Amino acid sequence: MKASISTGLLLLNAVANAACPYMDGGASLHKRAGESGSSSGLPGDDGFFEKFYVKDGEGDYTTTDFGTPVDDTNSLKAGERGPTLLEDFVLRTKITRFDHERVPERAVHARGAAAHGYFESCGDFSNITSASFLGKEGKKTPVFLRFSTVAGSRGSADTVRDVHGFALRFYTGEGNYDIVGNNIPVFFIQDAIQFPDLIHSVKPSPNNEIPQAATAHDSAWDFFGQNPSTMHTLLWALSGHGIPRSFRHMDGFGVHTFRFVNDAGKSKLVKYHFKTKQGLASLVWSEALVLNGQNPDFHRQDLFDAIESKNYPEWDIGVQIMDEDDVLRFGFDLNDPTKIVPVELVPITPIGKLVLNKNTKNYFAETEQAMFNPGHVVRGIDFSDDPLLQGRLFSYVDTQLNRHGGPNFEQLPINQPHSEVHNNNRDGAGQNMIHLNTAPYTPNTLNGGFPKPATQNAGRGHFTAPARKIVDAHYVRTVSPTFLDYWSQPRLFFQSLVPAEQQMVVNAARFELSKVSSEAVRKAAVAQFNKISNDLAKRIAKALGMAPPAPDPGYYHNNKTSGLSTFGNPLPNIKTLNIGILATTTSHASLAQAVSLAKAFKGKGAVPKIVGEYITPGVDMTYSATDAVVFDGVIVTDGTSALFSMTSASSLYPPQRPASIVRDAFLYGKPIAAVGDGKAGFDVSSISPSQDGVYCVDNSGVGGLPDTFEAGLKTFKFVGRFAVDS
Ligand code: HDE
Repeated sequence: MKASISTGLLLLNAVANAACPYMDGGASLHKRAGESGSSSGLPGDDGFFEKFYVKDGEGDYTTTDFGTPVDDTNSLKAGERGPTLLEDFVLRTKITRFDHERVPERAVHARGAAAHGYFESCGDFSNITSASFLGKEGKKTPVFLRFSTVAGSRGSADTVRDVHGFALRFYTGEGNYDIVGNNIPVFFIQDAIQFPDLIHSVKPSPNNEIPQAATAHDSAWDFFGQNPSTMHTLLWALSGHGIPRSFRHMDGFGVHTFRFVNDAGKSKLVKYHFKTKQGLASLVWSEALVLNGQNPDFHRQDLFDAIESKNYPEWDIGVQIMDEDDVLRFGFDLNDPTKIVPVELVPITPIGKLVLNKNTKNYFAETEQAMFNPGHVVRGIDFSDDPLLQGRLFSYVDTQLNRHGGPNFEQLPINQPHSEVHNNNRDGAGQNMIHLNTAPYTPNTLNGGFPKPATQNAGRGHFTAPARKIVDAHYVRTVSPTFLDYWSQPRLFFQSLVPAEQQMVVNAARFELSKVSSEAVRKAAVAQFNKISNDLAKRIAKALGMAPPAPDPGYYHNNKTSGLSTFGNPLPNIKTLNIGILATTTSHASLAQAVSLAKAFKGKGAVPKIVGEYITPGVDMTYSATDAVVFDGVIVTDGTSALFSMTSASSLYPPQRPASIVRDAFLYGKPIAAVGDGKAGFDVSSISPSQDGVYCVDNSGVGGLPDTFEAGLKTFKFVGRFAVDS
């Protein structure tokens, strides 16, 4: 505390919370009742965020930014019908502020959504790390987590095929700690110097900015074909992991190897895993394509709605812990970010859980201005020599300088640590602090020597793991020979998938490569796939009209590992899953049945929506405005058979909409059910009720339907419906 007072860091915002010496009775600054300076009462919320300005504009007269009350709805004119005057400072400042509303979007990961929450440590891990947030069982630390896609611009659709960002900030009592990870545990390249090349290849073509948020084009596959280090991540992205059902239904990974360091300076190598407690679930590609148009905000909406309905998403956080000597033990290099450590080699040790329990209140202030940085580390955490990580440590500060236009981005509320800041950094654009210390240098005597350097033994400072050392070596611009096996692990991944997901990979590669016009690029890609698996390469080649390649078996093996397939396990429950209940407004009985089914599913925590021809009490949405893609399962009520007649299409909705909802739900692998004559919805598309995940009951059996259907929803995708290459 002494240091804080003597260095004189004065937070204007904190002053505003108390009696404010700068304000005229506080008239222009308001906080919402219950929010000012206090926690929301949610677990893990230390109330820090609300201590900053919360402006609601209620009950105030409009003022300029400099506080003068004004009328900003009419510009100043020379006469009622005359020209507007240059003198009008109200007009000029309002328009100028508007002109400057946007900041540059993120160069990558521009499209995203975020939420607040907390991390709870499940033990005292001080034996392996001195990180304070892991020092006590039950200790809660506020977090902010932003999910994203990589390639698309800020306005692109959510359900594109992509690697997904999983950027997590811990506001620890000893500074901010960011794990800026992804939902795929490996990365495309091994050296940061290649990042601009990777991104230039996947971003839209420079001449026409086509295609948006997609790798299905020549330059991306040109890069992949010429850089076999991309193969492992590429296979993950082509699988269900590239098109998750929601941000909540995906895992996260730290990707790089990091270090835990304890107070004594002993270190371990660690890899982070965030395991979704909602269960892994993915869309299928045709579904994702329709969703792009039907609801481009599908993922951000899902996250927001789940939190609003108090279905707080959770992840178990664990680490694979390895000794310093293990770095080359497993037949690959732990500094190589294109490799996973199979759980059979090193199991995952749980360290806590992550809960998201609070939505953002202002997208720009929080999500858009959140500036993550893998270089935000706290005592007890250290880096590895992974060359990709090392390059990132430069890139993130640089990009924030560009986005914010100055060095004070750490002072923005979402970026502020919840611990005190003491240093001699000064001035710069957008400086919020009024520093009182007139001796802003170290060492000094005029300010009592404060702030002092914090070290391993004084002030609980961050320190580099003493075990880290550099070997006696020459400067080289080359790839380590320990990084050169690019194909064994993609093969391990492919072989660990269930057949239906292997087919998804094949089909995704077929889709993407069919859009590649260069034959040489297609051939190079197939040659790379062939080093992974001849079966995979032949199946892709077939769709491209290429001759089946002969095996290229240098890296072939028969190993498998567990936990990699998106379709491995059923979901733990059906909470928040969307169910479309198709009814007709022409029948009271149909609507009544829909209402009673909806009630039963609400009781199970699901989100049923009753669909009818038009909005009337009981009907949530109309056939004109919905589609199979927005539901995780579809039920057709009794009395609806006329909806499926091919001859009596209704002008209330696009032709045959009810029939296409049922048919598409079936084709996307979702559970579907029909009561009584609602079976007409199956018959019109020749869907046999004997298939897995297809349920038919008569009116007397409708009471048991919610339980049967619940099991179907947990299965989520009936992959037996997807054809697999013979
Ligand atoms: Fe990033 N990355 N990245 N990245 N990255 C950015 O930082 C970069 C990499 C990741 O929600 C940028 O603030 C380089 C790996 C996420 O705000 C930028 C390299 C992984 C996010 C940047 C990588 C990531 C970013 C763009 C190669 C997974 C979104 C805006 C050395 C482990 C964070 C920004 C958010 C964002 C650079 C590679 C994850 C330009 C140079 C590997 C989740 O600085």
